[in-house]
Amino acid sequence: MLVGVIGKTNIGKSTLFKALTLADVEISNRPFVTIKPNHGTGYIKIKCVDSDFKIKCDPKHGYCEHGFRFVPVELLDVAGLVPGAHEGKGLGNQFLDDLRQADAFIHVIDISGSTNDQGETVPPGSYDPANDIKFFEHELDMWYYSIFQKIWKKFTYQTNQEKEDMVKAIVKQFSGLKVDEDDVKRALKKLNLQSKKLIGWSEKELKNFAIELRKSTKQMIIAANKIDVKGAYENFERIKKEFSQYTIIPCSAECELALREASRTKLIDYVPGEKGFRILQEDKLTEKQKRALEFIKNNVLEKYNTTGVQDVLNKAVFELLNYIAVYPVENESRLTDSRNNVLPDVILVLKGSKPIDLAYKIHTDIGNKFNCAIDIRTKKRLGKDYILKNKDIIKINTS
Ligand SMILES: Nc1nc2c(ncn2[C@@H]2O[C@H](COP(=O)(O)OP(=O)(O)OP(=O)(O)O)[C@@H](O)[C@H]2O)c(=O)[nH]1
Ligand SMILES: [Mg+2]
Repeated sequence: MLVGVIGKTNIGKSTLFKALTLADVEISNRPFVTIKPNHGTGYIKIKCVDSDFKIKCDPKHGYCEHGFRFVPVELLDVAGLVPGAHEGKGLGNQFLDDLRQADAFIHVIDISGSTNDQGETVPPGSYDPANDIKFFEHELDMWYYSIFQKIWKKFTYQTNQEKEDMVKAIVKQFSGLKVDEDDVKRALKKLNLQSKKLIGWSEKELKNFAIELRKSTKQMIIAANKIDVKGAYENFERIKKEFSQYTIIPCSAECELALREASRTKLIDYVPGEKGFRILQEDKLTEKQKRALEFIKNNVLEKYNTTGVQDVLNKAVFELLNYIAVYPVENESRLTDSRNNVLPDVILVLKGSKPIDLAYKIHTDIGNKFNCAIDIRTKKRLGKDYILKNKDIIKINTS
């Protein structure tokens, strides 16, 4: 799974990316700092099931601390856009192609309104971040539309205009963008274009189709960043109402990054996404660090419960993309794999998945040889139509 961090230039994309990955990336208060994309691993957080069994898990990937399991997810931080990017303004939008394989986007906006349309710093509240949501949608739509236009002539020529052929031709041309037949059929149906020959589509229909496909295949959650700045909350309340079609999470990437770095150097004990932290080495904290921690506590954690950064990633995976987490094990009494690792894996599967889907996710061979699945909690054999639940622990038997 790949989640892309996108947005206007200079609003905190790399800060949010760094807070989630602790990768060494450049952050600076000026436009177009990031040019080449940054790849990294972030972690979604779930309450681990190991404590239900009074055992300690041995994660093969990710980690487990204070009873929370952190499951890896790939992240990509790209260059920032400005309005008119599809016409070449700023750095243009060519780099969006790096995001073709993304399953979902985290769209970062500066909710404090202190970054103007060119990515320059302005007094808080003097720029309306609602503009960024609108212009950004437009840039993404134009991106899909330009891809569609490029391939348009080619596939009107190739297809013999039968319905199935049209769907397949579109899927083929959009295949690098994780678009499948169902996505195309749904978009065609919604726009009532199922039976209209491609060659006869108007410019408007082409554009609307590209937009519809973009919306369904690149879903987006909004990270309302810089919530720590005075006046940001009022903007957040207003924008949440205006854009009720989106999940918008108030967050402070800068505060989360400060907490994670202080935790990495063992100055504090902090579990990402939690409400509080505990100072471990008071004597090693500088006055500036003490003031920063006090600021985070009073202005972010006590007001919003968390910095919001972990919530953004969790919600992107569990609510936007509709995944659930399942623990596969080989030994049903010890909850281990063949090497005695306790609850070694957490596999993310789509809601509605069945045991056989899990088997294929683990390995094609296991899918091919799937015989039955056992629910570890009840020790019962599951029917083949059983729908997996979040945090199920499953043993797959093969033949
Ligand atoms: N107050 C506040 N400042 C933040 C926050 N997140 C980022 N910043 C500041 O915003 C500025 C830009 O941060 P970056 O992460 O470099 O922004 P970007 O969106 O990656 O920018 P480009 O790569 O240039 O497009 C830096 O000065 C950050 O310290 C936040 O949550 N609160
Ligand atoms: Mg950046």
